[in-house]
Amino acid sequence: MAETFKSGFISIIGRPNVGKSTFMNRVIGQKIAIMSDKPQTTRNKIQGVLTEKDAQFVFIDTPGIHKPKHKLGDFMVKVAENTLNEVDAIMFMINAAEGYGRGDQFILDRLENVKNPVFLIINKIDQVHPDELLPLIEQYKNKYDFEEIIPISALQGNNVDHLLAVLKEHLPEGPQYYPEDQITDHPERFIISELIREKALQLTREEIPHSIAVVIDNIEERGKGGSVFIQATVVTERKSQKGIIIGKQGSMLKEIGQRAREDIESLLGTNIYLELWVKVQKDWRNRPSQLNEYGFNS
Ligand code: GDP
Ligand code: MG
Ligand code: K
Repeated sequence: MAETFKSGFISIIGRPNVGKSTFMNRVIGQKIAIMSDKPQTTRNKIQGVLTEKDAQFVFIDTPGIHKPKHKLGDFMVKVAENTLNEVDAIMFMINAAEGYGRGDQFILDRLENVKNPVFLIINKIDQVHPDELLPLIEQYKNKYDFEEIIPISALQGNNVDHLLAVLKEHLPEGPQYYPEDQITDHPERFIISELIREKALQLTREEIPHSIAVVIDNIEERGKGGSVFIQATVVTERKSQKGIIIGKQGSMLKEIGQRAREDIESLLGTNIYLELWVKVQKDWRNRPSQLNEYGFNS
């Protein structure tokens, strides 16, 4: 009897901070999606590919669907919505500790015309008492006809294997889309810029919201040892933000660079030199023509 191979694309949607990137990183086992305690860290689709003996899962870590506040928001919603009708299954992730909110209703409205199976993933169950789960499940059951409702802890790993098994059941028979050793189809360039952006957001806390972008100006291999020389520019919206990113006598920029360099070195497995610049570009988020330039293309 011939073994059947299953494969498919799975979109992960949910409000910011529910744990989508954490889930991706857990199942793929490498830091390809960026984790942060700030919402909206992930702006592009990042595909993580999990290949098993008899199946291949291609995960799409979508930007959070939420009510857009500016053009970049509109763009993110569009990207997320487009993916919903192109995939084989949808994981709608919520935070067990937060319960139902207006942001969830906004997403449920977007799901109304979706024919693909939608799984409700209740994440962060490590943060609630088991008794709190049942009422939450009942509440969501009344709002949408979910294929299944699966509680997990992406952080601690509880029930994640079960979730993968259930997803596999629902995947269609299909080809192995990607080679076994491929975990992401995004160019390293994008991942490098996201790693730098992550460090800037982590180190500057509340002072820098999401009004920064990172552009990779140049990546070059230099020398026999395979060292890689990277030049990148942090783009801020305001002069004051540029000041914060640079810090006293360049101390902040130096720290951002050091931390990013460590991560990029482990990603590329080679020594790197990272040169960071900062520039101000007013209102870049509201200029559609500049979205592509910064890698926000769908
Ligand atoms: P995203 O915006 O949906 O991608 O959310 P992230 O994956 O960036 O996670 C947001 C925050 O929630 C991070 O601080 C994670 O460590 C945390 N988090 C994610 N999953 C869990 C979980 O299962 N349990 C707990 N306690 N925290 C989690
Ligand atoms: Mg994320
Ligand atoms: K459906």
